[in-house]
Amino acid sequence: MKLNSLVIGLSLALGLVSSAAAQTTMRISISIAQNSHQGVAIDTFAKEVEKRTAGRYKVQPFYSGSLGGERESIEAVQLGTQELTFSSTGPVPNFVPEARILDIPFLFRDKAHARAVLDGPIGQEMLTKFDAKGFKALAWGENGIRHMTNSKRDVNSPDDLKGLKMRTMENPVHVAAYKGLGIVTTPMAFPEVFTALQQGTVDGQENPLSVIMAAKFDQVQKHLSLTGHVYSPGIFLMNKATFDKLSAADKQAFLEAAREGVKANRARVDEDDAKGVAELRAKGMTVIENVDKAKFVATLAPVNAKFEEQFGKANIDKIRNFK
Ligand code: EAX
Repeated sequence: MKLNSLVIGLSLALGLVSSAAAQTTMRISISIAQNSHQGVAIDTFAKEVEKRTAGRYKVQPFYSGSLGGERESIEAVQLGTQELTFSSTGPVPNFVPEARILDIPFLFRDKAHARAVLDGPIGQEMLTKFDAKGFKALAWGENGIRHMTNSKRDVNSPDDLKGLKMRTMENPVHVAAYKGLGIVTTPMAFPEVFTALQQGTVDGQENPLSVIMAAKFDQVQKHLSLTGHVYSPGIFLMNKATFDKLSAADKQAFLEAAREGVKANRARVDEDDAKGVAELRAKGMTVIENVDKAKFVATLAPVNAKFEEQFGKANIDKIRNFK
């Protein structure tokens, strides 16, 4: 009896030791706070990976740019010094130029259109373009529809943007377009933005309501305009060599976990979009809801002509007309 329980105890202990030894921990990062649509994405992913691999893989989330901004994190994932990141497509074109086309202003009618394109053949094919650059792109997620904020004035039309100094993402498509709107562009990594706004290094910035709320930009920005000038995709990126080493079943588990993360991520964006205006008004921002979008589109016509030349009008139309 005593011997039996000793043997059981011993084998349990050994079992624990061997399963602990077989456990691999990976890191995933975001540049914004945990309490956000991106925090929900990576927390859900971490939970699902652990569940779907019976605890053999653990994913440790890092928030608020504690492992660096988005460009640095993507670089680290490419090098393999960090296994995973969830990022906006901000710095992505610097790594995978094919993805630039997704950052064109007023490309998507709304979130439903963007989600359908990303989940459909165009988006899925684009995910494969990351392979050659050292990434396994697990899934498209969502950052959201971007709106402009600033500390100077209400923005109703592009005329109000002339000479405004705005932080932009380190994204060549955005920079070209915003220059076309008359904005003085200052590309900057996200972790520096709050201080830059606070100190007046820049007058404004643009981000989805989800990010504006998570980053508490209402504390340093008075004017919000629902410009909806561009859709901002998110993406789950993993180091390719790390992914390739997984068993076939574990690869599936990671892919499914990412898809669960995206579901939670998009649901949170919808929630944020539904309550964002009221919440930001309550925090003291003035919100211009009826922006002259036709004027924005018209002002961007010359820049758009350049994009059509660069990326192919047929390719852009394929996305615009996707049903
Ligand atoms: O990914 O850099 C940005 O403005 C991004 O939208 C933000 O970090 C969320």
